[in-house]
Amino acid sequence: MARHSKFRACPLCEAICGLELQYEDGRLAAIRGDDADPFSRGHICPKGNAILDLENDPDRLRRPMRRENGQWHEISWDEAFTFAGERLAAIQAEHGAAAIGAYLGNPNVHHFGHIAYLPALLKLIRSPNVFSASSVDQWPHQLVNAQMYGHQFLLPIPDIDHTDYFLMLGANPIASNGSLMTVPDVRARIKALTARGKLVVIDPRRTETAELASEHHFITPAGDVYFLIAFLQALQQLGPPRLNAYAGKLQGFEQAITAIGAFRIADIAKRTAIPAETITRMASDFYQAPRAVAYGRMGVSVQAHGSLCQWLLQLINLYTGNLDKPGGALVNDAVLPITGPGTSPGARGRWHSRVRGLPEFAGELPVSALCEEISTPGPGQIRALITSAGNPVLSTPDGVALDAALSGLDFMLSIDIYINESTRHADLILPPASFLTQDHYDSVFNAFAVRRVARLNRPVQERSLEERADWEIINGLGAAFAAASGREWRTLPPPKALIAAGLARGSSGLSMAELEAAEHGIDLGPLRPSLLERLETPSGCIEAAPELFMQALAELQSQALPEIDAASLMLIGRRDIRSNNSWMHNAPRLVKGKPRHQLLMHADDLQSRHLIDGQQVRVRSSTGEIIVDVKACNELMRGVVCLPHGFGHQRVGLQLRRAEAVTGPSYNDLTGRTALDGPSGNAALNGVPVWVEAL
Ligand SMILES: Nc1nc2c(c(=O)[nH]1)N[C@H]1C(S)=C(S)[C@@H](COP(=O)(O)OP(=O)(O)OC[C@H]3O[C@@H](n4cnc5c(=O)[nH]c(N)nc54)[C@H](O)[C@@H]3O)O[C@H]1N2
Ligand SMILES: Nc1nc2c(c(=O)[nH]1)N[C@H]1C(S)=C(S)[C@@H](COP(=O)(O)OP(=O)(O)OC[C@H]3O[C@@H](n4cnc5c(=O)[nH]c(N)nc54)[C@H](O)[C@@H]3O)O[C@H]1N2
Ligand code: SF4
Ligand SMILES: [Mo]
Repeated sequence: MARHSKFRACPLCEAICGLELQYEDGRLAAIRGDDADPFSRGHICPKGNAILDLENDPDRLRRPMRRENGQWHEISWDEAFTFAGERLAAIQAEHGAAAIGAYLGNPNVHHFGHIAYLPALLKLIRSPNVFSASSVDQWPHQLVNAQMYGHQFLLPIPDIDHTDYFLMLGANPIASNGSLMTVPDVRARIKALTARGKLVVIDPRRTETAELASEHHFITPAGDVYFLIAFLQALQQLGPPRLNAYAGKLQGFEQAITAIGAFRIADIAKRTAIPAETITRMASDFYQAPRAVAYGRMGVSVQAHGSLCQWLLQLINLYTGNLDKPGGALVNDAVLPITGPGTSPGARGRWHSRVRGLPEFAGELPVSALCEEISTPGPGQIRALITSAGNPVLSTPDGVALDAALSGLDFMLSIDIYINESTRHADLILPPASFLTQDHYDSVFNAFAVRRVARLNRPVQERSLEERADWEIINGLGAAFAAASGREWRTLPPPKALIAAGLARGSSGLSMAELEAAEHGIDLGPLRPSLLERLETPSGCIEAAPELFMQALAELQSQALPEIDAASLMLIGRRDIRSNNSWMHNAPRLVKGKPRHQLLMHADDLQSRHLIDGQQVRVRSSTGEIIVDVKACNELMRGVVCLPHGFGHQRVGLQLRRAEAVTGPSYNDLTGRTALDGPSGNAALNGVPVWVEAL
C-alpha cells in the first residue's frame, strides 16, 4: 500500500490548525494534527477529523442542481451559469438594482476562493441589499475598530501567551477554539496563562473555559455594559490613566472618561449580579498587573449593548496602558494586509435599508432587515437572492419568518454544498469542489492570530473534471450575468496570483517561493506594537470618544430599567466542541453519542415551575415558540436558560440524511428582528426573554 502525508490548515474554524492528511493509495485515509506546524503544534479537534466525513458525504453536492416543480435534477455547469445570469439580469432589468439581494455566510471567510472573489461579483451586481453573518456576529468589534482606529480590521487581539491578567467576557474558547483571536491549542495556552497569571471569566454559565479559569463570575445577560462602566469607574478611583505611550496619538480620552465617570448606576449588583466590591477588586488586580488585557466575544457582542461593550473594553485597555503593548492587546501586522490602501475601512450610514431605515455598515445592511426587504412589496423589494455559504434560516433572527419569505422569492441562487434549511428554497445550487483541491491563504484569520504567522496551502488532491472551484464559479456567474445585462466582467485570475499580489502589497519581505516551501506554515514571532503607526482615522489619532458611542451612553443613562416579568427567563446560547454553527450535523463523527440540543436550566428554576429534568417543555418568546427537552444544570445562573443554535433540521425537502435524524429545535425561531445593538445594527441574540412551561 502506498502511503504518504500532505499538510494543510483546517478551514473549519478560526484556529486554522495544521492538519496532517494521510493518504493511502491516493485516498484520504486519516487526519491528524500536524506536529510540525509551529503555531498549532499538533492540535486538532473532532471537527478536523470530521473532514473525512465531509469529503465522503453522499449528501454533498458535486454538480449544479436545479429545482423545477419541486424536483431537483443535475444540469451542466454551462447551463447553470447561463440560467443564473439570465434570470438575475432579467429581474434586475425589470425591477432595478436593489431587486437582487445577497447573503454571505460564515464559511466564505474561511476560503480564499470565496472571500477574495465575491466582492467583484457584488460590485458587478451593484445592489444596496448585501447582508452577511457579520451582523449576527462581530459587527460591534468592526464598528468600534473603524470609529476608534479608522479601520474595521485594526483589531486589537489579546496577547494571550504573554499577558499576566486576562479578563474575558462572553467567550468560551475551550468550545469555540477562539474567535477574533486565532488561537490554536487554546487549552495549553490557557494552562500556561493560569500558571503564570490569571484568567478571569465573566459569563452567565460556568463554561468549559470558566472551569479552567482562575476566577469565574456569573453575570446577568446583557448586564456587561454596567459591569464595564463600573470597572472603568473603579479604575478612576485607583489611579491615573497610563497614557504616556499614546502621547500625541490620542483624542477624546478625557471626554469619554468624564462621561463614564458621571454615569450613575442605581444598583450595580442588581443589574449585573456582581457586587460592587468584587468589581473594584478585579479592577485593582487588573490595574496592578504588569501586563493585562480585557476581551469580549459573542456573549458581549451579540446582545443589546454590543458596541458599547466593545468600546468600553478598548477604554479599559487604554486606561491601563495595555493597548498596543506586549502582553496587552495588539494588532497583527499580517503578511497579506487586510488594512491600509485599497481595503474597506468600515464606513457607516452611506445608505439605509428601505423598510426600516437601518444604516449600512461596511457595505452591508443588518441581516435582521433581510426578511422584511424580501416580503414588503414596493419599489426596491428584493425579488432574487444569492446566498453564498450561508444558512440564514437557522442562523439569523426569526428564522420562521425568513423561511417563509424565501419561499416567495422569484429566484434564489445558492453557492453551497448541501440542500439544507435555506438552500431548499433555491432554484439553483452551485457547489464548489473540496477545499483540498485548491490553493488557499487564510487572509483573515492569519491577520487575527495571536502570533505573526503565514501559510500558503497548496492543493493536496486532484479535482475531478465535473467539479468547479469556488473562484471558478464566481467567474462563471460574473461572466454570465455581465453577458446577459450588457455589462463587463474581467475574469479574475486564480488564487495564487491574487495571493502573490496580496503578499506584494505587504511589507513582510516574504516571497511566494518561501511561502510555498513552508508546507507547515511560517511563524514570524509574537505580536508587536504597530497600531499607533497604522491608525487610519482622519485625525491620525485614536478616537476615544466617537460621537456614536457617546450618544449611546447618554441614551443608556436615560433608559429606565426594562420591566422584567418575574416569570420570564433570559435565554443565552452555547457552542459545543462538536458543532459548527448549523451545518455539520451531517457528519457521523460529530453527532454520535449523547444528545447536545437540550435547554439547560438551573434545578431551582425547574422546581419553581414544577418541571423535571429531561421532560419536554414549551419555550415561548415574543417572536415564536419551540418545543425542547430540558436538562437540569447548576453550572448556569438562576433565571437564565441556555440553548445551542444551529439545530432545527426537521423540515421538508432537505437532503441531509444524517442531520435530519438529529433532534433539537432552532434557537432562532425564538429571536426577534427588532432586538438590535443600536449603533451597529448587530442582532441581539443573547439575553432574550423567554417563558418556559410544561408541554
Ligand atoms: N442564536 C444564535 N444564532 C447565531 C449564532 C449564535 O451564537 N446564536 N452565531 C452566529 C454566528 S457567530 C455566525 S458566524 C452565523 C453563521 O451563519 P451562517 O454562515 O449563515 O450559517 P452556517 O451554519 O455557518 O452555514 C454555512 C453554510 O455554508 C455551507 N458551506 C459549508 N462549507 C462550504 C463551502 O466550502 N462553500 C460553500 N459555498 N458553502 C459551504 C453550508 O452548507 C451552510 O449552508 O450564525 C449566527 N447565528
Ligand atoms: N465548536 C464550535 N466552535 C465554533 C463555532 C461553533 O459553532 N462550534 N462557531 C465559530 C464562530 S462562527 C464563532 S463567531 C465563534 C464564537 O466564539 P465564542 O464567542 O468564544 O463562543 P460562544 O460559545 O458563543 O461564547 C459565548 C459565551 O458568551 C456567554 N454569554 C451569553 N450571553 C452573555 C452575556 O450577556 N454576557 C456575558 N458576559 N456572556 C454571555 C455564553 O454563555 C458563552 O459562554 O466560535 C467559532 N467556533
Ligand atoms: S480547532 Fe478549528 S481549525 Fe482546529 S481542527 Fe478544530 S475546527 Fe479545525
Ligand atoms: Mo461567527
